[in-house]
Amino acid sequence: MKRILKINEWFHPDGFPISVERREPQELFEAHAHEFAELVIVTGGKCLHVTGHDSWELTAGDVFVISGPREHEYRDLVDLRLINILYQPSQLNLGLADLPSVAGYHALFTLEPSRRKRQPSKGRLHLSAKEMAQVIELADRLEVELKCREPGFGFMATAHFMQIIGLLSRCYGRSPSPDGKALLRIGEALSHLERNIHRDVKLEELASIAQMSERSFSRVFQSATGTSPLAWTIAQRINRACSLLRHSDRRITEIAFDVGFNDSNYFTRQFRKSTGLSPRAYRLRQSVD
Ligand code: RM4
Ligand code: NI
Repeated sequence: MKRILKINEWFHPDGFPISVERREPQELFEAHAHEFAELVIVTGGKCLHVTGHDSWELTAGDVFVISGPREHEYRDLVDLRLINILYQPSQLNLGLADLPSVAGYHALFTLEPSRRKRQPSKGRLHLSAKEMAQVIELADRLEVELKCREPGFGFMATAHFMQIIGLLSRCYGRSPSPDGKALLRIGEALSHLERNIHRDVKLEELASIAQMSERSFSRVFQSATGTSPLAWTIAQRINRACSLLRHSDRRITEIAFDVGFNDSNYFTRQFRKSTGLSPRAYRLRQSVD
């Protein structure tokens, strides 16, 4: 049976959903998956990184994100050094503001972590020495906050983590590898979808942003995200609705319109389909928890 790293073994008992694990060097570690996501910054050495059907060589400056269920393993280790930033995406609740309009954000945090077969296989982020120094400095600060756990550490640590995500998302766009470019183009299309979440965006529009034919865009989008643009849009709208149901007291019909549905019965049906609950029941349950 494959090994799954558990949240309660890798995070502080107070439940804070970010944790830093430095590996200097990384020891041999069997193939495993995680109950959390892992942002990996390679600071030195090299190895072969194996994940599913994919494998590639890692060297200093490489950065990647592994979503929880995706199995991975390091082989042929030569003094590999890395910083693992472990995080629980569903517990974070970050105010992303305009970050989803940065294509690199989608490339690194939405598309790469769950990369499937048939995707371009080397779309990785590789940092310059200067970018690396900036990221390491932020990771150091994050680590200090998490170690000291002084009052307010949760806020400070989250802020450092957000800076890391923002910086890496920008870096992705600066000098992507050829395969990274392909992911970035899909990332541009995802950004466009996010920015226009209130209306039904045409396939034609998306394909032209990604500089592909409609047919190949549909195929690449499906294989990169595991879903169609329409299903992706609906999932985003439902996510936003969940957050509004939890954090505001707006009426359910208002929320349906806020997030881009123009029919609240259709909203309720879609909501139930994806969460198993009606919006009303969802809100009640959250306020009980
Ligand atoms: C291991 C290795 C794994 C990571 C854990 C937390 O040494 O780096 O990839 O998931 O640490
Ligand atoms: Ni891991």
